[in-house]
Amino acid sequence: QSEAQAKDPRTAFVHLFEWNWDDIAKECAVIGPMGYAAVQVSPPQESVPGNAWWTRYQPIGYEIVGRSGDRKQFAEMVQECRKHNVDIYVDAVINHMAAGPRNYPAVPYVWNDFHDCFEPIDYGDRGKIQFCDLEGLNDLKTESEYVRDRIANYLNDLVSLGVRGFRIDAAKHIPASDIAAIIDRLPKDIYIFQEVIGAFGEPVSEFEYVGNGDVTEFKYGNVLGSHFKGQSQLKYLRDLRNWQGWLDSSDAIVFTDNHDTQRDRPFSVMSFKDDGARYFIANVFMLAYPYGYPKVMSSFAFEDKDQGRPESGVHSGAECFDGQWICEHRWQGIAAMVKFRNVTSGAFSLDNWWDNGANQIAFSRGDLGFVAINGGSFGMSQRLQTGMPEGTYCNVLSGQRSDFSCSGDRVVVDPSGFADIVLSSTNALAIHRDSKL
Ligand code: AAO
Repeated sequence: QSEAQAKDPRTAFVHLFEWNWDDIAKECAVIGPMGYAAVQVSPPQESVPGNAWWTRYQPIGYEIVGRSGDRKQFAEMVQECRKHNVDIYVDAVINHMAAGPRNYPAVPYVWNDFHDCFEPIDYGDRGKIQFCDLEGLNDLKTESEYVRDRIANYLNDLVSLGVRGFRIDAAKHIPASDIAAIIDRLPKDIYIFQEVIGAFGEPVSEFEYVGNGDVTEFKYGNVLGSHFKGQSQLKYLRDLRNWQGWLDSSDAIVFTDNHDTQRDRPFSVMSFKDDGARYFIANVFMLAYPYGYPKVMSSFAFEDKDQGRPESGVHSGAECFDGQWICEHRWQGIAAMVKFRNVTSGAFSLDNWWDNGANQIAFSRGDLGFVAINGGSFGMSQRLQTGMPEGTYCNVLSGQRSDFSCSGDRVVVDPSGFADIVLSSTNALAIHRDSKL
């Protein structure tokens, strides 16, 4: 950790799904001060035409041009975000090219650069997962030096524009050793996380990929959703970070929902489409609890799962509140919890856990922050050990601290660390070192 990082830790990032480069450039002036570390941007390479959001997962070449903007706009965005201390992570679609004829003159790739398995993927068979076409998308021979070089050239081109990290799309469909060979061709300080949907009974496991970088922990969104929707009690989340079969905290990318799961919602995943207060307290938990590197999902509204983004883009921020773009990352409480996570990052511990035996929970993060979540249907009123130094704090989920005033509720911590915590149903409270009045 550099000295600058120690002073200004950044421990959560946001996926600005389908945003324009120009709009992200402006948004960085907003989310930088909020404390977001980075933005995951949609795939920037040229892809098949069409309005569905997913056309961008069908590359036809590696030029930087498409719905979100061109190369110049992309480069300007990266530089602008860097000014605000926000990194750009590119969603790298490198497992495959578009469906259709196996000929991509822009790269170029020809027939022989692809595997020859056209049958639908049998997820019980490693060879088929990694060598057949995913959803009919032409599967690149990532074992070939030529293909590895083309992919690495694309990624290094993005690095030359200032990109600091990559999400490796469909990583489960690429042998981990092929990803390693590609990453080997990149500078060593580039951040990598891999999209691997670990699933019980499948031969390819998320654990195979940790040597390359971080990996998505897909169980997280299901488990959070089921608990916050009331299918299980919140008290059971206490030891989540030590659960067997889960990635280590330092390897895991976590999220309530992502752009796929908010559409094809497996099991219990929650999204902005659920009761807003419940989705919100699930995000509070994710950002308060010391497990993984959290990614906040920022969505656009949709009825049909293939539906493309609203034409408008987010030019002024006003679009965030017009019902078309959801901008979860700007919700006051979510932004406040990103700050909470940064402030408490020095104490990667979980202390003073309390629960009422059901859906009311509270815990502290060393003496740097304290959170209480009431997921039950009754009000909560408890005198609890906060672990915090004596003082009066501003509850950052009900208001903001500016200088020495607080626009929300105050929490008074006594000399022994106790405070009266009062919360209505489906609500949360958070205080931290920097919210002290
Ligand atoms: C589009 C059309 C297709 C057409 C294709 C080609 O929709 O009908 O065939 O074009 O013309 C996105 C869209 C696709 C779109 C594609 C290309 O989602 O609909 O296809 O762009 O335009 C698997 C992969 C995973 C992948 C996911 C979608 O393992 O990597 O499928 N995600 C990424 C991106 C995604 C993108 C692509 C990859 C392609 O995030 O946006 O596709 O670049 C099980 C398996 C998983 C499997 C899922 C879904 O998961 O384990 O590996 O993901 O099924 O097939 C529980 C279970 C878990 C299960 C999960 C989901 O959690 O435990 O096992 O539920 O059901």
